[in-house]
Amino acid sequence: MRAYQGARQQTTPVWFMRQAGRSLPEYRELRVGTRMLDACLNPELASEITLQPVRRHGVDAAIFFSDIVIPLRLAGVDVDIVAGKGPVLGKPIRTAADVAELTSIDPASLDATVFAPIAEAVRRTVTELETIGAGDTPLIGFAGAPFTLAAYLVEGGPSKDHIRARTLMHADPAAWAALMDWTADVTGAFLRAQVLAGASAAQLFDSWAGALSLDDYEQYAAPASARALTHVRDLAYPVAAAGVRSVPIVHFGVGTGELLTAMHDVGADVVGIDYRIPLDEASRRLGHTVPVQGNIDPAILDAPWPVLEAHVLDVLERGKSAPSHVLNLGHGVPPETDPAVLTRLVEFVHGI
Ligand code: 1CP
Repeated sequence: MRAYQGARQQTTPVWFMRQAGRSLPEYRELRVGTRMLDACLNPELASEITLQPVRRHGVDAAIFFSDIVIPLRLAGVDVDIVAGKGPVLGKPIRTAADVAELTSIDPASLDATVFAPIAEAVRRTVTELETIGAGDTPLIGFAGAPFTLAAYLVEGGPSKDHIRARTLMHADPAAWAALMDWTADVTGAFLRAQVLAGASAAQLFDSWAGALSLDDYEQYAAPASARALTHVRDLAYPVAAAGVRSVPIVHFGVGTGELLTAMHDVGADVVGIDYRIPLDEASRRLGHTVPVQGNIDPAILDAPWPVLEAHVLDVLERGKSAPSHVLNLGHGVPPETDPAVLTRLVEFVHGI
């Protein structure tokens, strides 16, 4: 949390996006017979899966096990996660009429009762972190940014170029804006529920924002991301020595080298950097004033150890050009990754 607040730490903290998931045999075992979204809505299971990588790797943060489409499902949207594919919608949102039907669901209906399984899972996790002797390991909550969620809503599932979503924003800007505002309030409520229940930081994933030009990002995506973040901006968490601090907000997307400043400007404290741009160059683009998170190339996790070690040292060196640095991957842990490599990596970084 101190690194997120801009204070450089003697040892660089490290966690991994998608650290909870298919790379862990204990995850695959727990998930047998339970659908992904059902696992997310089972507090005991979600909490246990969140803790698995903390126990195994000794990472410096837990990330809440859930999915970006959970608030859509809780709002009543027909969405499921298909194994090996990702989120799939029963009925894609393609027209102004589709948008009107979707946005007739009042985001305010997502109240504490609806979010009860999420809040319960977060509370269990925070309590359990203390029980396993990792009480100073923070839990990071997360949500999908409106553009990335809208990309799934409009496409109806995973897509390479998100062309239907990008068409809609230009073809019917009013319908697009209504869709984005609604999505911002739904995903913002999900993030708020996690922080209220005890998450210490919040990461907004705009995974697919890199599909947008800077102009389109600023006009058609950034305002809704800023709106989503207003749902947690007023929240603070207690700090033993210093009273309270506002909850740090991390903002990450893939292929977003051209968007970094705009992504910071929506109200982020920390910018997550993918592996396509070196951290020192990312930090330069951010005026050397913004804490950064990233950006080990996930492909190198499976290379011989000396290659990975040299890469990690290079990332750490480049990270010094930012005020502070939280080491992470440039995107999620690939499912085939040998978990022993991640454990060794954490030990290596902690030993520096
Ligand atoms: O079968 C399985 O085990 C399901 C695979 C899986 C998992 C483990 C999915 C389906 N989601 C998750 C969990 C998840 N999703 C986490 C857990 C916490 C952790 O990091 O350990 C997080 C943070 C997410 C967020 C998420 N879901 C994002 C943003 C992060 C990113 O990777 O860019 C996105 C884009 C999704 C959608 C999604 N859900 C699942 C998949 C396979 C996808 C991506 C599909 C696509 O390529 O479009």
